Amino acid sequence: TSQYEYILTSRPADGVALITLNRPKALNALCTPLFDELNKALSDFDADDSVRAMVLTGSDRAFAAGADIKEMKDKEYAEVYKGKFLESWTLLSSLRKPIIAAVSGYALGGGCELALMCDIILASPTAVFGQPEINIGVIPGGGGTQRLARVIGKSRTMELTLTGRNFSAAEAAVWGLVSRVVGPGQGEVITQAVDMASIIASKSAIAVQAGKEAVNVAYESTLNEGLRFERRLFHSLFATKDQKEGMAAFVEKRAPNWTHS
Ligand code: CO8
Repeated sequence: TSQYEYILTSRPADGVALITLNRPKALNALCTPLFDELNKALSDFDADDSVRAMVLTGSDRAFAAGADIKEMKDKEYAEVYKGKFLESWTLLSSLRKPIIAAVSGYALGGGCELALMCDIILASPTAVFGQPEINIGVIPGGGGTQRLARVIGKSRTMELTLTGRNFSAAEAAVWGLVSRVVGPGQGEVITQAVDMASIIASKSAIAVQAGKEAVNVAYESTLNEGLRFERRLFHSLFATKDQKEGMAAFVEKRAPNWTHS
């Protein structure tokens, strides 16, 4: 819609919101105003009861080519530290609702980290991932070293972080970084991401939120703490109408009618 300069938003299916990064001249480099708009759209959709899943995409050529190097290059330490430079990026990882990254083309540096902050990544065969920060004298700053290490392991993360080399959609799939490669291009990956979001949007929103919360705890706790958290959350769902409805519908051999409560 017209309220934004660097992103586009739409509602491609019932319960689904699509956010498209739209700064084509800079390959969707993530300048501060772009991120401010992205955060505004994300928090609005997260708060909107008619949205139950989101899809984030870029262009055919670039999901996002990283943080904006031109904006960063002359900054000084005191300024970035005191001003919490780029700290607003973390909003994405605190959303209640699921968000699927539909990646085509370059997902480099902050672009790769942006995809890693999403809950599910679908990639087109043209997707190119990488953490090239070492090539410009820095290291990843948006979670790349931490999230990659948890997903693809230490040796690969070290190799990628220290050499700065790109990796392909096929490698990302073998390593478990993306859940699927769907092609041939961006159109198909968006279609499949929206279809997946529609399926998620057709479930009980309260159970979906609990499922997302539980999976995320797997990355932040010991196995025992995570198992206990999952069990308690599972127990708590017996206080919801949707648990009664879902199980009654199964027994009555009919489709459930969720009230998301
Ligand atoms: N920042 C600013 N501008 C960019 C960026 C970028 N990251 N990437 C591309 N652009 C611009 C180019 O400058 C160019 O603009 P212009 O036409 O005005 O010169 C335009 O986009 C098109 O780019 P190219 O001409 O370079 O296109 P190519 O097809 O030749 O190359 C590449 C495409 C390979 C993607 C190339 O543009 C490239 O290497 N880009 C930089 C990739 C990179 O190093 N990314 C990492 C940036 S550092 C980072 O992300 C740190 C994140 C920290 C997050 C912290 C959160 C708390």
